[in-house]
Amino acid sequence: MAFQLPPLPYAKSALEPHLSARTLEFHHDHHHRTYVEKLNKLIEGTPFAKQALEEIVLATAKAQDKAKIDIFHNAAQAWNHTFLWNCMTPRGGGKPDGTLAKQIDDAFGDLDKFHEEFKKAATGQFGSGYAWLVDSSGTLKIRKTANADNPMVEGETPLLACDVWEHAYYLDYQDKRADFVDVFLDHLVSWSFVAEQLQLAGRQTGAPKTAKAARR
Ligand code: MN3
Repeated sequence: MAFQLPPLPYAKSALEPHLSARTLEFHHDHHHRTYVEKLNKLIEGTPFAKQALEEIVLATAKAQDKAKIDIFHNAAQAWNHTFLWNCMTPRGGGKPDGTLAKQIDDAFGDLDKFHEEFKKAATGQFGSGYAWLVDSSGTLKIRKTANADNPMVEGETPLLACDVWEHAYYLDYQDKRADFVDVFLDHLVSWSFVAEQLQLAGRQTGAPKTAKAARR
C-alpha cells in the first residue's frame, strides 16, 4: 500500500490570522503532497515499499547513490511535514508546563532564552531547512538542519520543528523569517504535542518513535 498524504489536523483557516489558509493550501496540498507522491513512485517495486516511513528515512539517510538520496529527500520531507502540522495548533503558543517546562528551564535558562536560541537557529539556517527542539540522550537541545535533514538520523528525538523554507511563510510574511518564527513560538506552537513527544522519547529504547501520524 502506498503512503497517503495525511489530512491537516485542523481546518486550513484554523491558524489565521497567524498563518493563512492560502499558505496551508500551498504548503500541505501542493508541497507536502508532491513529496508523498514522488516517494511512492521512487519506492514502487523496491523493498522500501514494505517499510514504515521512519525506517525508510533512517535506511537512506547516509546514502551515497542518487536513487537512495532522492528517496531520502522525499521520505524525510513527507515525515517532517506531517510532524510540522502537529507542532502547530489553533490558539497555540503560550507557555509549556510540567516536565517540559522544567526541562526547557534546565537546558536554556528560561522560556525567553529558549525562544531566543530557537529563533537564532531558525534565522541562521541559510536557504531551506528546519529549526528543531530535540531530546538528545535526555537533554533538550536546539538543532538546525538543511533541506530534508532530520535529527533522528543522528539518534536524537525530534520534539518540535519549524520549517524555515520560504514556502512555509512567504505569502504571509514575505522575507521576514524572524517575524514568522516569533509568531510560530508565540501563537502557533502546540506545547501539548511537544510534551507528548518528550514523553515518548523517555520511553523509547531504540529508533525514534515519534509522529505516529506519519506512519501508514
Ligand atoms: Mn515545507
